[in-house]
Amino acid sequence: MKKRKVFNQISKDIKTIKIQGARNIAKKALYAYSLIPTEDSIKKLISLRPTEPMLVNVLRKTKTESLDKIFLHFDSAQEEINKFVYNLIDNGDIIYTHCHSTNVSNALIYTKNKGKHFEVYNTETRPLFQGRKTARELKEAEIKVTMFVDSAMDLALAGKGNNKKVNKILIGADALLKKGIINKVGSGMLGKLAKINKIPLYVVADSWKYSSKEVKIEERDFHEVWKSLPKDSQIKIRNPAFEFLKKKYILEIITEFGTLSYRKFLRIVKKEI
Ligand code: RUB
Repeated sequence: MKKRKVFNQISKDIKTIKIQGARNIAKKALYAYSLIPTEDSIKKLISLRPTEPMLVNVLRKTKTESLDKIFLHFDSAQEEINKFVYNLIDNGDIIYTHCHSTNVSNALIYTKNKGKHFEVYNTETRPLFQGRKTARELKEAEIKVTMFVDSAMDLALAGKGNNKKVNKILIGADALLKKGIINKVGSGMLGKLAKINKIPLYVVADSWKYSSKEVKIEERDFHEVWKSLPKDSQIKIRNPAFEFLKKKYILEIITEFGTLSYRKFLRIVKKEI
């Protein structure tokens, strides 16, 4: 296939969330850039998903670092994260996660493959159902998974009904900011419910998701929520893709720098990025 055609296909897949999650978006965008390495490519790729500092950081780094070196970072950071998550998880844990995060899934699969036994509860994540991807991936790795509808979040966390009580929450992040993080919509509510239910919440993320600037929350097309909404219905639909979670709800953040309080993480990341 011609380079331009591949570039355009990757752009389309990022825009339509066929390629999803901060890490996958940044990695694929870097590959697209390697095919057509111009300033215009950078502008176009950055415009595809507005809530993705990793995408911006990776493309910005092409100005000072080799593509090979940047590509290597994705796996080297993940390997470090895996080890820290392994140390965090105990046999018998009920871990809760939301949406689909490669940083989280890879670390859980690593932990399982290293011999720890735990269960995962997750949420389906409407309207695009990224929770199904998480459930499938974890199940393939022989991790026991129970998936809940989004509105059952509290019920699932608190061990109501036939459920066990969750004892650790692990979520990914799109943006790591001074005052907290941005992750899939529902993460704000999850933080508050974690506090009420006294469950520790950990963010698992590559440090390259850090941004010192403000990050816009992406609002997606209403058709994702209601495909055949009648034209004259006059119903307004809001479809924010992400949500801010204040740092006070995060017990610790796990990055390639270690398992740290959010404050300590910020001190390190400001020097590194
Ligand atoms: C995905 C999402 C993920 C983060 C982190 O949202 O919110 O939790 O991107 O993912 P979307 P990763 O599906 O809208 O892209 O760990 O893969 O970087």
